[in-house]
Amino acid sequence: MIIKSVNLETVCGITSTLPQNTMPEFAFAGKSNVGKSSLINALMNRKSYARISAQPGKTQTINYYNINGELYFVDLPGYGYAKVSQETKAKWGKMIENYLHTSAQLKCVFLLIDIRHEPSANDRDMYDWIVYNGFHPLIIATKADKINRSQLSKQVKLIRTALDLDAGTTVIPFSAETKQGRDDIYARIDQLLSGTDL
Ligand SMILES: Nc1nc2c(ncn2[C@@H]2O[C@H](COP(=O)(O)OP(=O)(O)OP(=O)(O)O)[C@@H](O)[C@H]2O)c(=O)[nH]1
Ligand SMILES: [Mg+2]
Repeated sequence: MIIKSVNLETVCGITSTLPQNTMPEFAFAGKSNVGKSSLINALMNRKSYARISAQPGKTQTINYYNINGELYFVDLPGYGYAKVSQETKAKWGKMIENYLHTSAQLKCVFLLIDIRHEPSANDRDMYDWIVYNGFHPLIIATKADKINRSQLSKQVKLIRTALDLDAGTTVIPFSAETKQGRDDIYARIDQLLSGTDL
């Protein structure tokens, strides 16, 4: 996949109606601060087009990035951020739920998990919810540059076990710093665009 153009086309808040797009969508879900916006920037070949912050809870909207006039990357709000009220958490949850329910063009959900930590109860809920909605998520183990290469397979195994993944589900270690894993993700997107299941 070659990036020719990127454009933040639609930003949806809690009360917005989601767009009924006609181009394929690829969504990025994961807990707050896991690296969703960083991954999207890396895929778009942009340093900071999608807003990144050291503070969790930066992306509080659903952001649709039009790529090449061919497809969308959809940055979903992060879940599990401790410092927001229960009410706000519930609203974000509803937004994500509504998105998964109503996006007819959604081709794949990438679920991001920090490679250093065991998936949380929230991560497991999110994984189950994606599967329940009929999608086959692709797991991205983020921040791979933060661990030694020797720890990599152990951490991937930990993620596989905690999420109870079947053998057909892929876990791709990724780093926004080194771009490790990016070509693999591009290849999966190309595969899905050509109509092949993962
Ligand atoms: N070392 C390293 N740091 C990363 C990587 N990816 C993200 N980060 C850092 O992690 C922090 C959060 O990254 P974001 O991309 O904003 O995370 P997010 O999931 O979009 O967060 P929310 O919008 O709050 O849900 C930032 O300080 C990033 O620089 C990575 O691959 N390696
Ligand atoms: Mg973000």
